[in-house]
Amino acid sequence: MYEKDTIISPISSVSGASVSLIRLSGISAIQTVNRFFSSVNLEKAEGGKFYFGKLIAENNQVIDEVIVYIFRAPKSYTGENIVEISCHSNVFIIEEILQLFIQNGCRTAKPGEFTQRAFLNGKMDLTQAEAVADIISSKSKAGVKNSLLFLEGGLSKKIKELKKDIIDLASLLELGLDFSEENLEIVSNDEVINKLNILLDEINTLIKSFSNSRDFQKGIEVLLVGEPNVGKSSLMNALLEKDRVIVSHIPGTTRDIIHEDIILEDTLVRFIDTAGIRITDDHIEASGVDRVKKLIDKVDIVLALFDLAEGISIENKELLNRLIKDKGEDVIIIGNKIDKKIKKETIDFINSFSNNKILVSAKLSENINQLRSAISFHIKREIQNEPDELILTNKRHHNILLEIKEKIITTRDSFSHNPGHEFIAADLREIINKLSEITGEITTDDILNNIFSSFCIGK
Ligand SMILES: Nc1nc2c(ncn2[C@@H]2O[C@H](COP(=O)(O)OP(=O)(O)OP(=O)(O)O)[C@@H](O)[C@H]2O)c(=O)[nH]1
Ligand SMILES: [Mg+2]
Repeated sequence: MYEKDTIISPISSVSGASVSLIRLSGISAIQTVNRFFSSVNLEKAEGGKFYFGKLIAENNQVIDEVIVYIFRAPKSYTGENIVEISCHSNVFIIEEILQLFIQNGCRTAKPGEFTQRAFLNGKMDLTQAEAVADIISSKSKAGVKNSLLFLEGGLSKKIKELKKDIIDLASLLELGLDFSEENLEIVSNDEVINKLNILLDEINTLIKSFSNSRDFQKGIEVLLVGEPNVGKSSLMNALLEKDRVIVSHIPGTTRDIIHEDIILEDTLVRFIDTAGIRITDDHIEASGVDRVKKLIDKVDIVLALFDLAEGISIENKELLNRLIKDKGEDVIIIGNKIDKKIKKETIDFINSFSNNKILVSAKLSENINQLRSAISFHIKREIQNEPDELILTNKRHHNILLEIKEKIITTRDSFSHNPGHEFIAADLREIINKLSEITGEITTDDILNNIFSSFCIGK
C-alpha cells in the first residue's frame, strides 16, 4: 500500500506557454483547494466539471485567476480525488500556488507518483503505466503511435492470451494425471510439445521486435566532424536555416558541443556541432576533441566535412578511414565550399570512398536539400513509421521475455526427455508468474520504485 497523503505538482511545462496546469491528488485535494477558492464551494461541486474563480492566499492577496477542474474518486487518473488548476504560466504564480498548498498539508509529488498511484489503484497495469512515460519521452511519431498501442493495453492483452494458453495446457495435464490410472490420454506428449513451440514462437516474435525499437524513443543524432575551419558550424546553420552557431574564419571557433533539434520524417533529429578535430597543445580544444571522439560511437549519422579548397593532412585521411571502419554507411562525406576553386587532390580523396558523398556550399546554402534528403533516407531506413504490430521498446519487458524464452525451452526439452507430467506443472506455473511480472500482477516495491523513479516530475 502507499501513503494516502495529498500530493501536488505542476503537470505542464512552464516555458513559453500561456497557461500552466497544477495537479493535486489525494483524499483532501478538493477540501484543500476549496479553502482558498473564491467562487463556489468545491466540496459540494460536481465532479467532471470546471469552475472559474480566484485563488486567494491567507493574507487575502489574490494569487491568480484560475480554472479549477474537479475529478471525484474513483473517476480520475489516479483513482483518487483530483483537482487540476489552470493558472497563468508564470514561475512566480506557479511557485506561490505550490507553496500555498504545501504549507496547508500537501506534499510535492515524487517523479511518476501520479501514475504509480493510478497503477496501485488498479486504473492501469504496469505496461500501461510504463507507456505513459514512453509516450511523453518518445522522439518520433512512430514511437508515440507504438506507445499508444501499449497504453491501450496491447501488450497486456497479448500477455493475457499467452497466460490463458498455458493455464489451459496445465489444466489438461492435470486432468491427464487424474485419469492416468485408467490409461486414458487426455493430452498427448506431442500435443504438449507442439503447444510449447507455439508459445515459444509468440515470445520470439515479441523479442525480435525489440531490435527495431532503438530509434523510436531516442530519435536520430547527426554529428558534424572535421578539421577546424572546414565549415561545420556554417553547415549546421544552413541545415537549421538560422544563425544558431558562431561562424568565423579563425580556426578553432567552436570549442564546445552545440546541439539543436529539428523534425525530419516525423522524427526528432538532433544536429550536433563540434570542435574541429586537430592535434593541439591548447588544452581546452584538446578536451573538446576528446569528447567528439566519444560522441562518434554514440550517434546515428556522422557528417564528415572536408574543405574542397584545401588539401587533406595525413592525419585527417587516417581519421576518415577510421571513422568509416567504425561507422560504415552511417558516415556521409561532405565536400564543402564548392563555390571556391576546388583542389583535385581533395576531391579525388573523397571520391575514393564508396560512402554517400555530397558536395555543398554551406555558406551559400547550395545542395543542402540534397543532404537533407540523404538524412531522411537514413531515418526512413531506421524507423518504420507505421508500426502495424506491437514493437517492444521497454528493456524490462525484453529481459523478462528472454527469461521466459529460456524457461519454455528447458521445460519443453526436459518434457520431451522425460514426459512425467508432475514436473511440468511447476514449470508452467513459473512461466505464468514471469508473464505476470510484465503486467505487474506480481511485483515488488523495489521494482515499482525503480520504474516510477525514472519518470519525470508531474507524471
Ligand atoms: N567560401 C565559402 N566559405 C565558407 C563555406 N562554409 C564556411 N565558410 C567559411 O569558412 C570559415 C569557417 O567556417 P566555420 O563554419 O566557422 O567552420 P568550422 O568548421 O565550424 O570551424 P571551427 O569551429 O573553427 O572548427 C568561415 O569564414 C566561413 O564563412 C562555404 O561553403 N564557402
Ligand atoms: Mg565551428
